[in-house]
Amino acid sequence: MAFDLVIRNGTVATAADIFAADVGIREGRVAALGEGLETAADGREIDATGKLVLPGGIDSHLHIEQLSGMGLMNADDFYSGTVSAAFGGNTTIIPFAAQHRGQSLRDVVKDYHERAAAKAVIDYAFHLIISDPTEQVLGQELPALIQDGYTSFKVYTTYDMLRLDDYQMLEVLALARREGALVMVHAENHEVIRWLGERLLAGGYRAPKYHAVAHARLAESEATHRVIALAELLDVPLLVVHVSTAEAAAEIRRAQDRGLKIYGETCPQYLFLTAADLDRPGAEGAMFCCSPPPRDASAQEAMWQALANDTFQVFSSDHAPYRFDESGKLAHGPEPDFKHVANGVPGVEVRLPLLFSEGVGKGRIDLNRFVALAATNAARLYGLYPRKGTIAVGSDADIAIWDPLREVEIGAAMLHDNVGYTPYEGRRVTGWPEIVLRRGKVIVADGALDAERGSGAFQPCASAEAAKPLGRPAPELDPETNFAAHIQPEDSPT
Ligand code: DUC
Ligand code: ZN
Ligand code: ZN
Repeated sequence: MAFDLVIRNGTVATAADIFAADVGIREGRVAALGEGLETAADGREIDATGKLVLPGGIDSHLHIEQLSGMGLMNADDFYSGTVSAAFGGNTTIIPFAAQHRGQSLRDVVKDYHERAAAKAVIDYAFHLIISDPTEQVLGQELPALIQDGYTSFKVYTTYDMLRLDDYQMLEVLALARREGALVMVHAENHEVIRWLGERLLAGGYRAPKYHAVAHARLAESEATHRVIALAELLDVPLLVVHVSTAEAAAEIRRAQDRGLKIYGETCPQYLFLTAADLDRPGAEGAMFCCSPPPRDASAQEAMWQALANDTFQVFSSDHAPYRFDESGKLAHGPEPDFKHVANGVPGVEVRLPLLFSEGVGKGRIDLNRFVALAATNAARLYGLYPRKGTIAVGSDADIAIWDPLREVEIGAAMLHDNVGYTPYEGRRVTGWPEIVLRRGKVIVADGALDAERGSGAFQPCASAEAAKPLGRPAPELDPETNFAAHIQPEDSPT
């Protein structure tokens, strides 16, 4: 049977291999990889000579059309957010369906589906955010949702309106273990941040730069250590998201070296920004306020190392878009104190070009590692692999064709989000995704979009291998002590 489209003469890279091959596409999937593939039915070909043919990116941590705890709506909806993602070489996103306290999770998921189905131009799955783990949520809604393809959820140790205490965290972890879901944790010590924040404000230290002081490095490493301990107690895998410090990365590495299934994630803001960016004139520093905050050059270096040595498996944008005006960053006036600045930075469109240019281009990671961080690892961790996240016969033809030599100066005016600024303004990168195919259809080429609103499709996630407990000697909780079997009886307080 003839192909619908052939990508010819490119260099294909996956997380494991790099090879010269044509890619034959039929009915939205990769149908063949090989030399000299036959011509497509109507002669449709893309000449990829000199180009890299890579899996479409999967941005697995971003906030789209989400209402913040402060009641602010993200600047990007599922149209602008996915268009921006597509221009950045992505073909799938995994944003959050975020529960606010008191809400039924089912209703939350339905609501996000309605918004995404009408607008998304690339494919999407959802993580859940659990802020209210009631009996109803833990006993009924979550197990049913996990069965329906929502197999990962984020929980917070901080933020007044989101945080869980350790007891609730254990309840969620125990459920994840029972049902085969993966828990993602935002790990910062709430009381440390609150205490420091109150003292700073009382002393008159209000400017955005004090956000980075209040969100102390120790607050992150302490909470990281603690959530790892909770996961160990129950022998359940855990992913620590948006890691920003060397100390937190070391906690994760230590746990991995001890054989625990702990995963890590970092984001562009921790590679390319520092706390000094929060010290821009006037309120401008607010553009860079996110949690955890960017740190310093040595922390950036530690993040690069953790990406290269597989301490971190995920590199996401944590795109959390707010405009620099009264709808977003300045909702509390033109000179807000740091406690009243919406947390988050945009980055969905530049995540991959930044990683490619500074990572592959500068020799910090190789091309296979880039592909793993761009797409494959997220697909594996969250149960989308091998339908998504690779170029293989039978996989969806989600492909980004990169010009590895194209030089681009990043600027807000060239991006497709609805934010109006970029923290990376003026930064020059080498390498850019020029053509993007979603399930075999060219949706970005020659700087133009060709995708209908709502043409992106929901992708239910399987329960991933990553979510499986290690299977320590007795994987079930010991009914006598109620502790995981690997916790020795003498460790038990009873
Ligand atoms: N921190 C978060 O935890 N989520 C969104 C943005 C941010 O800065
Ligand atoms: Zn977070
Ligand atoms: Zn986030």
